[in-house]
Amino acid sequence: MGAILSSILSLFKGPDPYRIVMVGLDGVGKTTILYSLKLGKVVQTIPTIGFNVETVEYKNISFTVWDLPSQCKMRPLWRHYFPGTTAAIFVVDSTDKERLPESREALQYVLDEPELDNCPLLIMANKQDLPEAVSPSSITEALQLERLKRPWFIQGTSALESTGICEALDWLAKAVTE
Ligand code: G3D
Ligand code: MG
Repeated sequence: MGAILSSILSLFKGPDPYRIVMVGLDGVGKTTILYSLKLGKVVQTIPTIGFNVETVEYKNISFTVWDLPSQCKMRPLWRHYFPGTTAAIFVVDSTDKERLPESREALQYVLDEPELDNCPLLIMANKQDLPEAVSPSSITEALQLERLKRPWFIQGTSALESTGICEALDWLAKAVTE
């Protein structure tokens, strides 16, 4: 997918850097997605602040990734990473039906952040390679995405098989450059 991906990412042009945050509950596949992009060295910060932040810089785009904690007391910490964000990616484990309500809650926190007001939201319904995965349309319903007032898009992905990721980033590139 290298060539396709770089042609998609070349859509992100212009004088300003793009800052993309990728968040979601732990174990949904964010780190795997980040590595599957093969954009270069992923830098991990030492988790003294209570959670691990991974970043990768590619041309004028920076991806910042971390697990959304379920405890609200962490919120004042992670919101420091939101200023200047161009777009947000929210990753869901499509096989983990039990934690969909928790995912919905975490997504609501993200949506409530004033720093992310109106920024495009890409939802990756990950782990679609597994037979027990629910469809992106079920996830749309569970997360109540139809109610969103900002540009959004959901894409079924498999970070393990590298499927759906190019399509997802293609939407994102168009959404941020429109
Ligand atoms: P996180 O960064 O969101 O916490 P990780 O999640 O990227 O660490 O992934 C958690 C586990 O899910 C890993 O398995 C990883 O291999 C697996 N995973 C991630 N994406 C997919 C996918 O698309 N399909 C499948 N089948 N598995 C996936 P381990 O066993 O290492 O814990
Ligand atoms: Mg991770």
